[in-house]
Amino acid sequence: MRNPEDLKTERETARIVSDAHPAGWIGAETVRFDETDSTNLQAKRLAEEGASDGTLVVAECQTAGRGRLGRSFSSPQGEGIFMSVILRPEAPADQVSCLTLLAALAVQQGIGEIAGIGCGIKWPNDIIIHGKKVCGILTEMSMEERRVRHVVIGIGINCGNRDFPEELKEVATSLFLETGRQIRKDALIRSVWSAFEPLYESFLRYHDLREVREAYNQLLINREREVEVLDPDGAWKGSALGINEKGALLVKNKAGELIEISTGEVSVRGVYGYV
Ligand code: BT5
Repeated sequence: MRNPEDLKTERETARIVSDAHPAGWIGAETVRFDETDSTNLQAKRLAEEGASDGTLVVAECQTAGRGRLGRSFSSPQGEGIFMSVILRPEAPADQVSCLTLLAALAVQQGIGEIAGIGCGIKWPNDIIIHGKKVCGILTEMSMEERRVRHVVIGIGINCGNRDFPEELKEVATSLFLETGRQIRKDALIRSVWSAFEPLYESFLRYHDLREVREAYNQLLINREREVEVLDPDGAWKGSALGINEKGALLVKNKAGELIEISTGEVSVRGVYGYV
């Protein structure tokens, strides 16, 4: 009989490089883990080792799933899609945050296609169904001098979860809870990246969101609603108008001035309820 510790090590290191991903160039090389710390961390390690543009890392669960600003992302075994892609865009570093918004659009399209349910987007990186978060996105960038070396976009989608830990019950939902059906995770993975590829090509052409801005704004649940901007220098309230071509959220403050909120700097919270 094998020692459980050996099994654990095997699970942690089991990397199967597969080409069973017929969609487009993203995921043509896919690295799968049963369990890993974080697919973003794995993708960053692989990127440093020279993994090619479009390499996808997928895990069945994460022991250290990461959110933004040091927060964590709950990633229980078998219940979700936890994946990260390595990209090497020729683009200015200050425009890379646009990729989070493009990934949000791609997830929304994929969920629509495979689960048959509509979602909204909470700027910049949450996918929302009925006021609760079904997916989060974390984009991380590595730079050399002033050049982008690589970007890792991590996506976590709650699929089969029947419930959530106490602290997430009020804010999280899953595709199963929303549709009553178990979805095919591989089909959703393919659908998300098929939707992402043309969006990414548009980004590489223009380095901004001109071709998708309107579509994103249509899905923006904060639009025309009061939001609280959680600026480290002091929170303030205003009315969210939508994003601009750079992906910043335009918020009108009480004095009627239009303020651009860039991703990464601050968070935005709906004043009424979670979103
Ligand atoms: C995010 O951060 O939502 C980004 C999540 C990215 C996760 C993916 S999974 C694959 C890849 N590998 C990683 O390690 N990460 C990426 P943020 O906006 O900071 O939201 C974090 C907050 O969402 C937490 O503080 C919780 O309130 C909530 N949360 C945590 N786990 C959740 C879940 N499974 N579903 C919904 N909400 C969750």
